[in-house]
Amino acid sequence: MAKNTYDDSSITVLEGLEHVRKRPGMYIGSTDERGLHHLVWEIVDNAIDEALAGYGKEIDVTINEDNSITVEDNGRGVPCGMHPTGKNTMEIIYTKLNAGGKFDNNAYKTSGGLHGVGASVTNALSTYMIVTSYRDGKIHQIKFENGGKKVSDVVILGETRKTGTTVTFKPDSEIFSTTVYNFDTIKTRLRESAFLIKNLKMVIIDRRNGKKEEFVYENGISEYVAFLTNGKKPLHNVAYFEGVYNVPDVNDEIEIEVALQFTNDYNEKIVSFVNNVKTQDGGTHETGFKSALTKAFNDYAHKMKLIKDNQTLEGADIRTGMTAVVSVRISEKLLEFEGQTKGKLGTPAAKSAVDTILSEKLGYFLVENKSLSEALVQKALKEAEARAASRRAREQARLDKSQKGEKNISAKLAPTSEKNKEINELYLVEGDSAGGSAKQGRDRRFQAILPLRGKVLNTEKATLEAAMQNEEISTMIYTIGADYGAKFDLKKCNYKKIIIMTDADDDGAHIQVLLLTFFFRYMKPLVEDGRIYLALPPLFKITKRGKKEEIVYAWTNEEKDKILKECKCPTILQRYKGLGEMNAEQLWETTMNPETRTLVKVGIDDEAEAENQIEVLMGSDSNRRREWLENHVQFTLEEEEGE
Ligand code: 2B7
Repeated sequence: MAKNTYDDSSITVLEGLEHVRKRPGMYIGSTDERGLHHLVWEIVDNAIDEALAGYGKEIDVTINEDNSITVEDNGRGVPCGMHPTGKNTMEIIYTKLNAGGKFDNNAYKTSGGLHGVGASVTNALSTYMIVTSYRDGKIHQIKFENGGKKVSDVVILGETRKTGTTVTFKPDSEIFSTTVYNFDTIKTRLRESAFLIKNLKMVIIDRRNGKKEEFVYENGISEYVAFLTNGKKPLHNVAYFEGVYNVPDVNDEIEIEVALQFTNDYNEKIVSFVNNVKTQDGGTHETGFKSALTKAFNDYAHKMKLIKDNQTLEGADIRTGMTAVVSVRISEKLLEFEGQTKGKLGTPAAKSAVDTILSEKLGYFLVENKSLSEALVQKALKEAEARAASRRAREQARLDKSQKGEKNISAKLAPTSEKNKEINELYLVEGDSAGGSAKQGRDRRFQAILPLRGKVLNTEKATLEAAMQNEEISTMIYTIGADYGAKFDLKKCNYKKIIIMTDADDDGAHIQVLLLTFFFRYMKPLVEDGRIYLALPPLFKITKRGKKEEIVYAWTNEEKDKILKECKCPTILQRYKGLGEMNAEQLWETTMNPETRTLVKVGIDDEAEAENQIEVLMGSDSNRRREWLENHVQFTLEEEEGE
C-alpha cells in the first residue's frame, strides 16, 4: 500500500460514522426509544460474544445518573496493539463500521447476520464514548466525542491485575427523540441472555434510583421455561433436550436445545432463538420443533393404542397449554433470515436438526414418562373434542333460533361495512339496549358491535367443553376469527381493537373481569399485543342552561364538581346508571368517537402475578379468594354523592 494509507483511511472512517449520523435508521432501525436501547445491545453483544468464546463470566450494565451507559465485562480485554493500518486496534474497532469479522474467531456470533452493526455505530451516535481495556497488566484507554471523533490516541492509565473491557457512552440527544433509558427494557434483555447462556451472570444497576438486579442460571433454558410458566399449574417438571446435528454434505454442525413444560391452561407459547438472538417470527427451527412434537406424540399414541390407527392428533391440540424455548446455534455461513424484519430463520438444515434430534429424544421421554404421556394424549383428544363441540354449538344455536324465528347471537353482530383488519374495532357491549344505541351511534365503516346478554361465563371455573359450548364464548371466538389456544393466530384477528363496553357499576366491572379472564386464558396474544381495551363511559351528564343550552360530561366526581363550581348558569346534573341511559348520539360522542373517547389499554405487567390473581380471584377456591381479598383490599366507606 502507498505511504498515505493512513490519511486515506482516516477520511473513509469519518465518512462512515458521518453516514451513520446522517441516516441512523439504516443502522439501528429507528431513533426512538427502541433505537436508543439498540446502542446498548451493540455493546453488550460484544461482551456476550467474548463470554461465549470462553472468556469472562459476568457482564454489568449500569444506567448512570445522566442516562449514559457503562458496560463492563471480565473477558480478555479489547486488543490494544498496533493494527496493520498503523492505528491502534481499539481505535479501529470503535470507529470502523463492521470492524467485527476481522477480530472475532468464535463460531456462533451473537448478533451475526441479524441486526449486528458493531460498536462503532454506538460511538457514532454518542456525544462521548470511553473505552478501557484491562489487558497485559495495563489499563489502556481511548476517548471519543461528538459522534466518534477521537479525542486523543490510546493512553496507558496505569497497571492492573485484572482483564476485561469497560465501555461508557452517552447517546446524542440531537439524534434520539428520547435519551432516557428504561430499566425494565434492559433488565428483560439481560435476563433473557442469562437464561440462554448457562452460568453467565448479568447485572443491571440503575444509578438514577439505586435499583439493582442480577441474573445467573445454571440450568439455562429449563429455568427460562419455569420462569415463563411460573404461576400456572404445571403437569410435570420441565423437560430438557439437547443435541448436535451434523449437517449432511457440508462440514458443519448445528447445536440445539429445547426445554418444555405443559400446564393446565389453554395457551401455547414458543419462544425461539438463533445464536442467542430471539427469532420473533419463528422459522425453520420452530417448524422442526412442531413437526417432531406432533410425530412423537402420534407415534406414542398409536403404539400404546390410545388412538385408532386411522386417527391422528393435531399439532395444535397437542401444543395446548405448552410453553417451550427452542434455542439453536448455527455457524455464520449457514445463517439465513427471512421476512421484512429478518426475524425469521430460513436455514433449511435447522428444521432437520431440531426435528431429527427431538423426534428421537422426545420419543424416549414419552416412553419413560408413561402416565404423563397418556394424560397429555388425553388432553389433546379433549381439546379436539372441545373444538368440534364449539363448532356444533354454534351451528345448533343458529338452527334452533332460526326455527323459533329468533335472532341468534352471531346474527346480533353488527359487522363493519369495510373489511380492514388494521383499523376495525369490535365493541363487546353489555346488554341489548346499550347494544342498540351502540349500533346506531357507531361509525359503521370500522366499528362492529356484539351485544352480550347478561353475565359472561367464568372461564376460570368452567371446563373446556362447557366453555366451548357456551354461545357467547363460541361467538366471540368466531367473530374475532383467530381461533383460540394453541391454534390462535394473531394474523387472522379481524380487529385492531377489541373494546369492552360495560356500565360503570359493579355488574359492569364483573363482566369486564370475566371477559378479561377469557381473553387471558384463551387468547393471550391479544392481550400481549395490546388489542384489548376498556371503554370508559362518563359518570355524569351536566346540562348547562345558559342562553344556549350546552351539554358536558364528567368522568369523575372531581371533574363534575369543578364543572358545577365554574358554571355561572343553572345546571341539571344527571348521574348515568348505565349505558342504556345514553342515546346513540351521546354514546358516540362520549365513548365511541376515537377523537373524544377515553380507552384503557389492558396489558400484563407481571405475567406470574397475573396468573396468580386470575386463579385466586376467578377460580373455585373461595378460601384463597377470601384470604387474598382480606390481605389486599382495604374496604373503605366512600361517601356517596348526592344525585
Ligand atoms: C468484534 C470485536 C468487537 N474483542 C476482541 C477480544 C476481546 C473482546 C473484544 C470485548 C463490551 C463492553 C464491556 C479477542 C471484538 C473485539 O477481539 S470486545 N472483548 N468486550 C466488549 O466489547 N465488551 C479478544 C482475541 C484475543 N483477545 C481479545
